[in-house]
Amino acid sequence: MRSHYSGEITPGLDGKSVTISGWVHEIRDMGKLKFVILRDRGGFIQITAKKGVTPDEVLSAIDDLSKESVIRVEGSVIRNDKAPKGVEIKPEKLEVISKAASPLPLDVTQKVDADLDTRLNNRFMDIRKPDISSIFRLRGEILSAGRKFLKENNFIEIHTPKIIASASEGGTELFPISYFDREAFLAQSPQLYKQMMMATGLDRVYEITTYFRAEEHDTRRHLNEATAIDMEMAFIKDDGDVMDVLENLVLALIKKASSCENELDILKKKINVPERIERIEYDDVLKLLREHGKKLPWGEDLDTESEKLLGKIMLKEFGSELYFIVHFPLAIKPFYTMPFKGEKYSRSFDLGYKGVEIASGGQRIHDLELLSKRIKHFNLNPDNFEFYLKAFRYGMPPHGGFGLGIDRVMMQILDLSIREVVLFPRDRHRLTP
Ligand code: AMO
Repeated sequence: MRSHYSGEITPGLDGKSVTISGWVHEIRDMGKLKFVILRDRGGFIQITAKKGVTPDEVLSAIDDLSKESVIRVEGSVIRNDKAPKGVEIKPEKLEVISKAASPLPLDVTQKVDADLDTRLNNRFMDIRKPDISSIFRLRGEILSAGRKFLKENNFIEIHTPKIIASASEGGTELFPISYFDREAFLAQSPQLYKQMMMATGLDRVYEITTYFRAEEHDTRRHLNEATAIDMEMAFIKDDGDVMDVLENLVLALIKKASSCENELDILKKKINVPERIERIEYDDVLKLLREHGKKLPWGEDLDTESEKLLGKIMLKEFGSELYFIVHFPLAIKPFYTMPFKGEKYSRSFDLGYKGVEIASGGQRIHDLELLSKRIKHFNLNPDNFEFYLKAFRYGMPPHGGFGLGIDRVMMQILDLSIREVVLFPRDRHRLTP
C-alpha cells in the first residue's frame, strides 16, 4: 500500500511519484491552501493541497477528513524549503481507508497531556505517539540483542510449561487455576524446568518468558505478569561463572540501547554504558547502608528504601550504576540455592541497577540429598517435587543461572515506571485492555 515510508521521502526525490499510507496527524485549512500531516512508522510528511491545482475530489476529501483516520495518498514529491524537512507531497489521489471517530480518546499530537491510566486504557492510540512507540522499538532491539548474545555464547532457546503443579519461588505468590479436575498454577518462573534441563546434556539454555506472580504489591517496580530472560548453565565452578555471563549480557543490552540514537533522540534520553559491574558482599552492603543511616538487621532482604539508598551510595562512592550483591544469607533465598560457608550464606546474587533489583540468580544445589533436606527445611512436601528431584537421581552436573527482568531493565534504562515500558501491564487493578 505504499512505495515509501514518510521518513524515506527526502528533497532528493523531487518530482518523483510516490504512494504513502498512514494516519492523519494534523489538518490545517488556510482557505486556498490545505495541509495534512501524515504519520507512519517512519515519521511525518506534509501533504499540501492547493485550490486550482489539486483535483477537486482530493480537496473535498480533505474537507471531510477526521484526525487519526487512515489514508492512502498518491502524489509527487516537491522540494520546498518552507515545508518541514524541506519536502512535501503534492497529492493527486487521496483515499480514506478507515475513518476515525471523534472526539478522540487521546490527543496523539500531545498538545493535551493525559494521565497514565487514560493512556493505558487507550494503549493502541497511546503507542501512535512517536515517543511512546520508541519505547517499544527500543525494547524489541534489546530483546534481539539478548538473543544474539546468548546464541553467540552457545545458549539454546527453550520453552517450559506455564501451567504447573508446584511452586518454585515460595507458595504465597501463586495464581491458582483449574486444570480439568486438578489444581494447577500459573508458572512463577521456569526455575524447576530449566534446572531439569541441566540433566539432559543441553548444558546452556535460556527462555524469554512470562512470570506470573500473585504479589499484592502496588509499586512502580512490580507487575503481576512480568517478562524475563531466564537462563541456566551446567558445569560451572561456582556462582562467579554465572555472574560473568549476566554481566556481559546486561552490558550488551545497555550498549544496544545506547546505539538506538533515533529512539533516544525522540525520547530525549541519554544512556550511560558502564564498563564493568561491581561485586559487593551482602555483609558489606549492610555496612554501607549503616554508614548512611539505614540499619538493616543481618538476615533480612533489602527493602525498597534500602535498594534505593544503595543505588545512590554506589553511584556516589563507586561511580557504579550497576552492582552485584553477592552471598546473601541462605535463609532468605529459595530452597534450590547452594549454601556457602556452612549454612549461613548462599552462592547467590542480585543485580542492582540505579537502585532497583533487575536480576537474581546463583549456583544451585545439585546433590539430591541436600536438595531434599532443603525442601523439607522450607516445610515443602518432597512428594510434590518428585518430578523435579528425579532429574537429580541419575547424574546432575553442578549448575546455576539467573532471571533478568526485562521490564525492570527497560524502566531503569529509560528512568520510567514499569507500567510505561510494558504494552498492557497487569497489576492489582488492571486486567484490561
Ligand atoms: P526473582 O524472583 O528474583 O528470581 O525474579 C528474577 C527477576 O525478575 C524480575 N521480577 C519482576 N519484575 C516485575 N514485577 C515482578 N513482580 C517481578 N518479579 C520478578 C526482577 C527479578 O530480579 N528463579 C529465580 C531466578 C533464578 O535464580 O534463576 C527468580 O525467579 O527483575
